[in-house]
Amino acid sequence: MKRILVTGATGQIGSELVPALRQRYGSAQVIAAGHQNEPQPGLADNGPYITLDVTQIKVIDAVVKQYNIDTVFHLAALLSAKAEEKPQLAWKVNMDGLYNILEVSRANGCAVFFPSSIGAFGPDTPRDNTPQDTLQHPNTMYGVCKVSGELLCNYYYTRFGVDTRGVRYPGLISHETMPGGGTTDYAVEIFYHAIKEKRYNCFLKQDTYLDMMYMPDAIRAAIELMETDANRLKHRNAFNITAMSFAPKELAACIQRFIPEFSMHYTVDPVRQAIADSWPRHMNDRAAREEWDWKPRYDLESMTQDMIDRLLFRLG
Ligand code: AKB
Repeated sequence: MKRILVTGATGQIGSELVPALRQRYGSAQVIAAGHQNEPQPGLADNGPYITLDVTQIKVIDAVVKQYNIDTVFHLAALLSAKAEEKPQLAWKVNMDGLYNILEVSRANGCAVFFPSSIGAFGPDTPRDNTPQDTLQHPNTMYGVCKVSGELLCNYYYTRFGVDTRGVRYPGLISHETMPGGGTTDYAVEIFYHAIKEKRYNCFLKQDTYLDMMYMPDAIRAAIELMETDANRLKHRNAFNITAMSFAPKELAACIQRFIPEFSMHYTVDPVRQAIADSWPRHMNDRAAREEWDWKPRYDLESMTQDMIDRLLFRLG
């Protein structure tokens, strides 16, 4: 029986990963750990919920021992734009936090899932058909933390045998919890504005192509990777995975098919545009497909339809 700790449980991924894990392994088996945000309704009521600061190694160790944890999904981190605003804090939370989780996992025999990102690539990485193993010289604090995190996780696997596994997530689109502080956030905000105001002012240029994924695929990826037989894995940290690649103008056109009055406008934010311009346009995810049968289920059209249906139901 698995005993799972999810850090960053109130964030965009955590708020959907925790219910999925609870459904699969049982509510009592999944400890949701948030920090600053209030937990979403359901997160604290449907299973154990605790407050945890990932920069405090002794507290993490006590929690892992108290709940007899064997697997950690370590999601607590600042996103790319926020990390550029507060680089010192980003290093503390994103790197020290990961180091603490790995050390506690080494001492207590836990497996670790670490979400890397397209942010782990940089301006000299091939932007189209981005290989699994390629140049990684990011020029953002977020990217520096992600590529260092990938290396650190691999080190803990080869040196100490900690079962670390990870994916490089593209921009994630979801309707439960807003991302907050990311470069790909436009692809979530646009839906709320399209439904409420019928217009959206995008902070990226209309032809900025980036990899994207709908949250149900992202959640399934994390669970499936952690359940894969270790003997199949040639890579560990971290697998390229993608579901679609589009530019703001294409997402706007797709939304217009469902909401014809919707109009898109552009006021480019130079900081986030520079970050987006240093990231891949479309990754090659063959290694994930071969080593653990990764396959996305949602494309641009089906994701857009589902987002609109669910937000219309909720926001009316
Ligand atoms: C961000 O935009 O910072 C994240 C990411 C792609 O890692 N969504």
